[in-house]
Amino acid sequence: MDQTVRVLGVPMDLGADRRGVDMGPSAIRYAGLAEELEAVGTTCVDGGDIAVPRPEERDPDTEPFEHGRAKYFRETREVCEDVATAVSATVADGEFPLVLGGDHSIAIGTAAGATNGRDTGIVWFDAHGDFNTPETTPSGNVHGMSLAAILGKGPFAEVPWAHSPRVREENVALVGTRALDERERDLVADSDVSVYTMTDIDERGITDIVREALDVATAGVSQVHVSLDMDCLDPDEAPGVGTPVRGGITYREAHAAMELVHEHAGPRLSSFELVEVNPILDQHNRTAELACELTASAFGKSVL
Ligand code: HAR
Ligand code: MN
Ligand code: MN
Ligand code: MN
Repeated sequence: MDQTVRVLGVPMDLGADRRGVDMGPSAIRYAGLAEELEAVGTTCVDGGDIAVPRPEERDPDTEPFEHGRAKYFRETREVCEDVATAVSATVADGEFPLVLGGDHSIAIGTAAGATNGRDTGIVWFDAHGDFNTPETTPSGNVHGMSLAAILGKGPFAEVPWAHSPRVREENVALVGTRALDERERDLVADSDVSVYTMTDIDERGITDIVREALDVATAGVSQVHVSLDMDCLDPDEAPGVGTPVRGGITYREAHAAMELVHEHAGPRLSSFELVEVNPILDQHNRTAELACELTASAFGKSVL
């Protein structure tokens, strides 16, 4: 693969309650991401980190909503706009954007930058739906609203660069879902996104599910964004995440899923993001190392 991958770190933790995911980009780099990528034949360039303000210096409700809550909405919007600019410049330079979180709110920026005028599908690997709005959220945390925001729901719809009319619900697939809030579940059910829960994976197997999810995401579009929330994995394999939920995909299922991303999406894979790694809760950087291994699989690592 003669591909240049540009790594962009986003040490963001304004979208989540538990501090620590801001150290994710550092932990993932330390775990050997660049070496893994070079080993599969890509050229890896590190684009450094996007600046993120510290929550201690900010008021979460600078821009309060009439109904509901989205903590640090202003700061999240500003950081995500910078992410979008960096990602879209990367694409314009003919390089592949690999974004490291940080909490999952950064996906609002990644998706906007990756899309940039091109119809795009998304496969969202996650225990959660991230489909809340300020009205439905139980926490006010934007990382639980990011997929909804990408699809034009909630306050990001009013932000010109943020809503991606180029991502249609019909081209979005959630994989590994097992924790939806009550009102969030209604929003998901009323939408046209495809949801592959852990029950579906139990019944049909990960390979069948991921193939179908990629078919959904690529139907009639030229490119696909893969967003890998590490809490998609079972906490036994990936303990270093901010919001662990038992009953996730196994080590081997995760590898099979990423191998399929490489095989089945092929050159249509246009951007990739790794989020929610929390080194403070991790065991000897195990989750960050696993994130690197999975990225290598998505970029074509294989035994033979
Ligand atoms: N649904 C819950 C909320 O809105 C939990 C948020 C999700 N946490 C994540 N994102 N790690 O996938 O607060
Ligand atoms: Mn925080
Ligand atoms: Mn998520
Ligand atoms: Mn999650």
